[in-house]
Amino acid sequence: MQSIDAPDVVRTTCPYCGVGCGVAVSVGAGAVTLSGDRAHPANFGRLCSKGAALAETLDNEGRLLYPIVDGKRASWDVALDRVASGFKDIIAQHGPGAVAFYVSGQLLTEDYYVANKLMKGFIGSGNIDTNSRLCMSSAVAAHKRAFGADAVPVCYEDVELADLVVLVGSNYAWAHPVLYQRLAAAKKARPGMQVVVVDPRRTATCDIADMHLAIAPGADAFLFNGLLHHLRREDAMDIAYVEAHVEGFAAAFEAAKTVSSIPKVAQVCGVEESELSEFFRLFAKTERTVTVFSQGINQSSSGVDKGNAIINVHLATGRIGKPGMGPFSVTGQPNAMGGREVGGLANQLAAHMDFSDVSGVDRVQRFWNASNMARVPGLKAVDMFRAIADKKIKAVWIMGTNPVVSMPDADRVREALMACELVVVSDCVQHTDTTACADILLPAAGWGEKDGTVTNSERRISRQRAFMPMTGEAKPDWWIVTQVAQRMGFAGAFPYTQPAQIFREHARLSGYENDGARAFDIGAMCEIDDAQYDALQPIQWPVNSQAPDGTRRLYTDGKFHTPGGKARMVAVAAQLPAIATDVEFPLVLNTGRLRDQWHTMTRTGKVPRLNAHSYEPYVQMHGRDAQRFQLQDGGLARLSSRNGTMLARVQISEEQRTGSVFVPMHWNDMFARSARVDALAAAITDPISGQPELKHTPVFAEAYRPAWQGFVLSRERIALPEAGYCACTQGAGYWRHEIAGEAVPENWRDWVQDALGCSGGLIEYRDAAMGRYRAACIQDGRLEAVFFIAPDQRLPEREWLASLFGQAVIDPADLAGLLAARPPKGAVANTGRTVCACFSVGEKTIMNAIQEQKLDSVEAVGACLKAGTGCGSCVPEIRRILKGSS
Ligand SMILES: Nc1nc2c(c(=O)[nH]1)N[C@H]1C(S)=C(S)[C@@H](COP(=O)(O)OP(=O)(O)OC[C@H]3O[C@@H](n4cnc5c(=O)[nH]c(N)nc54)[C@H](O)[C@@H]3O)O[C@H]1N2
Ligand SMILES: Nc1nc2c(c(=O)[nH]1)N[C@H]1C(S)=C(S)[C@@H](COP(=O)(O)OP(=O)(O)OC[C@H]3O[C@@H](n4cnc5c(=O)[nH]c(N)nc54)[C@H](O)[C@@H]3O)O[C@H]1N2
Ligand code: SF4
Ligand SMILES: [Mo]
Repeated sequence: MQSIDAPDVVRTTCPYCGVGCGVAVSVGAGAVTLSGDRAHPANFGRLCSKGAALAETLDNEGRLLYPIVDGKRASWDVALDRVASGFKDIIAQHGPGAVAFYVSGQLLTEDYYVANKLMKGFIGSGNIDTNSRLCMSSAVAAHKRAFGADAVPVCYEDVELADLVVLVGSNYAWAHPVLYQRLAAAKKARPGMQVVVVDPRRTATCDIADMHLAIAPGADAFLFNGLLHHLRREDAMDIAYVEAHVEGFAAAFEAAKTVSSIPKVAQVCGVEESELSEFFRLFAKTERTVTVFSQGINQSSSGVDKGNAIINVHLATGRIGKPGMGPFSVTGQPNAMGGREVGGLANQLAAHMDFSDVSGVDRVQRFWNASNMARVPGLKAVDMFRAIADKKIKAVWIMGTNPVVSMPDADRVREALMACELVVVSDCVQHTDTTACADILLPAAGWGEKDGTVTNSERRISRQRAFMPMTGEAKPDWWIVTQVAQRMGFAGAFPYTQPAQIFREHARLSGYENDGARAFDIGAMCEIDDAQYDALQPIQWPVNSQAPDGTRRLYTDGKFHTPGGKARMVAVAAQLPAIATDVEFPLVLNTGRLRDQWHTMTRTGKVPRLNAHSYEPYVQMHGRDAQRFQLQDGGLARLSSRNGTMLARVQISEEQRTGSVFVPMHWNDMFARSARVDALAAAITDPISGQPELKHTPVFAEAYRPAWQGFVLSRERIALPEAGYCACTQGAGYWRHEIAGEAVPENWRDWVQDALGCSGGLIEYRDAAMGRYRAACIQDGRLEAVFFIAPDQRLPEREWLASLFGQAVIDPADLAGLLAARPPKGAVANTGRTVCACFSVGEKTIMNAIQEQKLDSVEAVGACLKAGTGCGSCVPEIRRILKGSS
């Protein structure tokens, strides 16, 4: 491997999660190789499975290469003029409230800054909101209530220094894998460190947990209120700290009283009393405690209160602003934090200023010399899409997000966009569920092509640097917005020709009339020149005259950003989710992430070794629920809610609580049919943050009994119109289609030939009585496709068949066993689902090796198969397989 100090190595930042890992990229002889940047303080060289596969996402396949207007290729000039005039006309007729931007925590800070400035300062509306509304907005509101600012007090090192790490509603191992690895390493070095996971599911994160509290869905505020009460009862509070630095204790304590005895709390939380007492004891006695929280807390109809219930126990114990302590809301997207800095949420302004403070609005107006300053907050995401549906908003520009998949009540979101007068979408990818609704498509430059900054979960600003030319006619998002602003008549305020100019302006605004009143201050960087911007090293804000080298930890002096300088404990009236299950919809639908996919799969879905980890939409449920709803492991289920329906493969697992099912959030119409889980999610939101309750939708489950099931492996992706259910993923040299349908075609051969668009080269096997049909298409000796159809899910394994697509001419021995799906002796056996993405090692391979070679540790499996020795993301799963086979 090349040294990362070599001159042709570009240091940049991973475009996926909020850990913000540094990536060292070298481009040589047309090939891109990359590794973790050992000098980056977020990851010190580590990468997870997704980061390690980034080089495999960089080809042109599927990219949006040029602007498209009304379905036809257009020049940039035409497209930009159309966007500008379209927005201007609607504003002229209906006012600025009739237009909106819906943006993303995946934009770079510079992109985000100009989009926010255009909408709030010049168009004159607060109607810019972001997918961070679905992600962080509850934590933002909780921080503001408690600290007087949206500031994350801790740094990553604190998690390593802690003696107790409580992970609440966070699947760290899959969603923040490098932080998880840092935690696992710290615990290994200091085995006394305790890890507690609070999650209704037993997740991969539980692999290193000393305790797993399988909490009843939505009950977290009861847990932390109960804990607050316990801390007081047991004299475990830091009274001196509370007296000096905190207000609101009495009211918070009073509110916590309602459900406070251990038996009562245990009952509401659905956990054993003994476990609960043990957790409370552990928390009370452990000074160095970090509580990590994420979407299991935020995505809730009372997510802000839940966040404050967590922060309350840290304030009551004075465990904040000190090494190894603090509440830690981890950000999801690579630049979720940057979006908060520029004020990308509809209720924020810019640089931590707010609509609620008139002097702040005036200040931003003066600074921007804004011709049409918005003075009131705009619509939050869910309300924004409702206003689009109601035709109150007539033009929307969506950048870097895929709301037809990721918004709750997603079918209504799609309908709203289809009926909207003007829909502009900036994306790197041509075909998504959302680009399908666009009138104008603008090709955005992607990772590796664009330059700017992002801020990670610990407030650390890092550069993303370009290392390859822009694809097709793609342009950076900041450029696209700047061009539209100029064409709308605001050229004076949007003179940008490069991101460094925008960064300097953003830094200047953060320091403008800021005498410590606003947490976000990078004023010390407002005069960096272009070369310094290019060379910018990762640095944590605030970066100002008092802290020119950045700030690791906040609130070390116990002084907060509230007017009186004291932190506020909030009285939390604990609540369960807004809509409870009932007879009609008796199960709780929980949703979340998979290890190897990123959201709507537009990039990770291009990587065969990432797809192999989980290749179908599934619904995971407890065996008792499967029985109750007459579902079989491996069969198909239809899930329905009051909002919509979907199909998914049933996975029975004791990792689920009864009454609760889990479905991954990733699947969408580009990769599956009828598998968008957000079609089911209700658009119920937290009254303060507006964040939707994406972890709790009451649903009904029933068996989906198709007339036939099957799979197709083929070199090209094929359309399968008759399939009611279909999941397509890309493998190495082939596409895998898992299918099922209700109507049996009259003639399977015609069906196959139609699907393939060819007539020759077919070999077939038919057992009409058993309803089985198998066919393979071989042309010029090369395997083109195999079809396996059966009346039920009893079908052969796919791996050996898939491996045959690697052959230029199919081997006669393989051909002989093809339609029987019987590998010749000595062939590579079926490996099962991929567990280790780095070395493509399957579940069955690992199970067999464990049994045959009597392997008894993760290390032994690694020594034998290499599995787990690459990025390490699969270590929890290997350990689970080991446990299962012991
Ligand atoms: N692999 C991968 N990593 C990602 C992403 C990705 O798409 N793929 N996306 C990134 C983004 S944007 C985000 S926001 C983060 C999200 O990171 P996480 O929040 O860690 O991920 P999720 O899987 O959404 O949800 C976390 C857990 O909340 C649990 N949960 C559900 N209901 C409750 C409840 O009532 N109480 C508690 N205590 N827990 C509950 C779920 O069972 C789930 O395990 O991940 C980031 N990292
Ligand atoms: N049921 C359920 N729903 C959820 C969640 C959940 O846990 N459960 N989580 C929610 C959360 S936390 C989040 S963050 C959202 C995420 O949901 P989305 O933001 O909708 O998902 P992504 O797939 O990340 O969408 C990003 C889009 O931007 C494009 N893109 C990538 N890079 C760029 C770029 O540089 N410029 C531009 N213009 N486009 C780019 C990608 O191709 C893709 O189409 O989903 C939310 N929805
Ligand atoms: S943990 Fe993985 S996805 Fe997240 S930033 Fe690091 S390499 Fe990227
Ligand atoms: Mo997120």
